[in-house]
Amino acid sequence: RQIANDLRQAIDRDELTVLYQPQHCLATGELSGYEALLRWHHPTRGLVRPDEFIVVAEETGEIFRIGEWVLREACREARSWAPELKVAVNLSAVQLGQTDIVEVVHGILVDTGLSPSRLELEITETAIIADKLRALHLLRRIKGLGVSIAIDDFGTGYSSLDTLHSFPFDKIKIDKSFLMKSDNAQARAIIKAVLALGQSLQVPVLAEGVETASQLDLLKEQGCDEAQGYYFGRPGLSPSLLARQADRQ
Ligand code: G
Ligand code: G
Ligand code: G
Ligand code: MN
Ligand code: NA
Repeated sequence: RQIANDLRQAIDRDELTVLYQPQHCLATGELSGYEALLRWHHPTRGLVRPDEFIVVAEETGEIFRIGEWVLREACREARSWAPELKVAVNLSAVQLGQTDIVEVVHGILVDTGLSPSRLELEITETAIIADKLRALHLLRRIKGLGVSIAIDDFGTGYSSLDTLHSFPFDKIKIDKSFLMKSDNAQARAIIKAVLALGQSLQVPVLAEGVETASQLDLLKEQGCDEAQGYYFGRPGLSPSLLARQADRQ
């Protein structure tokens, strides 16, 4: 298919960009880091969203090269931010199946000089259920590098609650679909339940898709640790890139 061919040349043609969306600590209100979000500027189709092309990249195997590119780019960029800021990078299920993923992550940390404690990898529930034992082994090795792991899109996949306690997660990210329905009492009950679950397992919870002050109030009241969403900021160019551009002017 054309899109698969085009994707193969996207890196070399400089069509991929990484945007960064702020994540805030709710207790202090301070910026804690950014999530790296990939964008593809296709020469004729315009902006293609990752929802459309990640699946294609997974089918063709291009995800390995793209995933490495994003990780390297994000680590390199984060190296020039304030040292307390972390960067969160999405790993696809297929990448997790790459045999040398631990070596890839380690190599990129060494090359870019980013402290492992500043990198967080986001993995979906679906990515780990395919082969639980293998996933558990991999996650332990990744954590052995000093990198942290967040479970992404929590509440939408096929995991069981058992996964939560048997895997060494450092963060739970509540999927934005729950926040988007937060005027609905059932969606609110789910948000509260996930926050309570995080508290009892002692795993910090980040809420995604926070758009309004009233959503933020609900989260604070329920003891949510971190939040991310348009209320705080949309995905944008790296803060250090913006600073470099300003310097040049
Ligand atoms: O930024 P946006 O809302 O368009 O992202 C849509 C989806 O694409 C999200 O589920 C997000 O996790 C995924 N995504 C964004 N960037 C990357 C990436 O670099 N790698 C992978 N595997 N998924 C990504
Ligand atoms: O060799 P070096 O000093 O760069 O290693 C730093 C840390 O990363 C060490 O704790 C080492 O165990 C770990 N490490 C180095 N290379 C690899 C690797 O290829 N795979 C894994 N899983 N860990 C590695
Ligand atoms: O990796 P993950 O599936 O969590 O991807 C996050 C996605 O959510 C990104 O595509 C990002 O653009 C999108 N997003 C981030 N904040 C908001 C928000 O406040 N509202 C909505 N609708 N989408 C958001
Ligand atoms: Mn994510
Ligand atoms: Na999500």
